[in-house]
Amino acid sequence: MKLQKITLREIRMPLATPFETSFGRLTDRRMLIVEALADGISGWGESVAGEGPFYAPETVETAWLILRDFIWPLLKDREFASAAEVWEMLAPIRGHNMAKGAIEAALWDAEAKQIGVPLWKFLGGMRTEIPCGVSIGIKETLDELVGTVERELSAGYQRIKIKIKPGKDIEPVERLRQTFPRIRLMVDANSAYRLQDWPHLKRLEAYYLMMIEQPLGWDDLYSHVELQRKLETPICLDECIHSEEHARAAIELGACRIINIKLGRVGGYTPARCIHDLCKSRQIPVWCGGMLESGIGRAHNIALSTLENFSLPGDVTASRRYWTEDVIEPEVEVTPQGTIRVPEGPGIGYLPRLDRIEELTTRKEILT
Ligand code: OSB
Ligand code: MG
Repeated sequence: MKLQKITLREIRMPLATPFETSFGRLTDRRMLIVEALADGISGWGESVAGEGPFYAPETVETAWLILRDFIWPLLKDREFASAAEVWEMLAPIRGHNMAKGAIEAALWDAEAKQIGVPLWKFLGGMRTEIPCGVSIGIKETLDELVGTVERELSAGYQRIKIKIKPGKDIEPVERLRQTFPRIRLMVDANSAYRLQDWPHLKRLEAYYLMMIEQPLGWDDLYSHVELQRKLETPICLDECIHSEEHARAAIELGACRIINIKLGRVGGYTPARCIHDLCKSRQIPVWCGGMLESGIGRAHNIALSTLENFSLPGDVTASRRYWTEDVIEPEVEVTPQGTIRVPEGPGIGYLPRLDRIEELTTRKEILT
């Protein structure tokens, strides 16, 4: 394969409803879309970096800079056999996984399209339908939260995750458990607590949660080890797992019993598959996280979720939960059983709508 051209676009999309986490409230999403032309075929990827460095250190700006000034010069004019080699080619650049993940995924899409197979099959996926859960932001009132959960359950979603933060944790969970005694329920704190808060977190154990996602520091494995020792409920790590090495350390130390894999956070399909395989060999279930992606990133999350050990419902949901109009055709839909049927077309299996993407583009740079 040879990469001939990269087109960087920043698009802006208003969220259908604002999304609040322990690190902030979001009404519009800015995302960096990467179109990679390799051997005459376009592959598409999305950087999941946010507007600010609040979930992870990267931002839209840093991802743009790294792609233009460091990744492009590294990949330009290089011959490589497969997208599977791109991760290793990018090894001289430390960190910046969201920038790497965007181009790496785009090249996987391009290669699958070249061969004429769906990306998920090319990756070795085995699921034709993936189970879906939803991630629900922090709400103003408990009634609003209950109403939202009710709606998502009747749409078919198999698992409910709510965002929590200090002061908005025990009460919402208690209320949801009272109202929906049998649902699969979990919480995500996005690093809002400290280890000394453990007696407070322990109170959540009365509500039979599937897991508590990323309660402590975004890069603090050791405190999670101590917390997991004090809790029966499995800890799931998100922010802490940037690499296969971190995943191994987390598992061996006992920092978690479940791992959330995000393509952008780990740098693309090659590292994501390594983490997936490692977790499988250690009987650690994984699920696919989301980052409020446009249809492009969403399509990649679907492909990733077809791998065998993605046995728990992920945060991959219908386009309409976030966007009044998505950038792909068809949009991602969820069945009444709360699943997504994996597409059969080549590559990501959804067509990027160039007209819509151009309309939403606020900045564009072509690298040749
Ligand atoms: O922690 O999983 C997270 C959104 C933005 C940043 C971090 C997270 C999230 C979500 C939303 O939970 C998942 C989705 O895309 O539906
Ligand atoms: Mg999370």
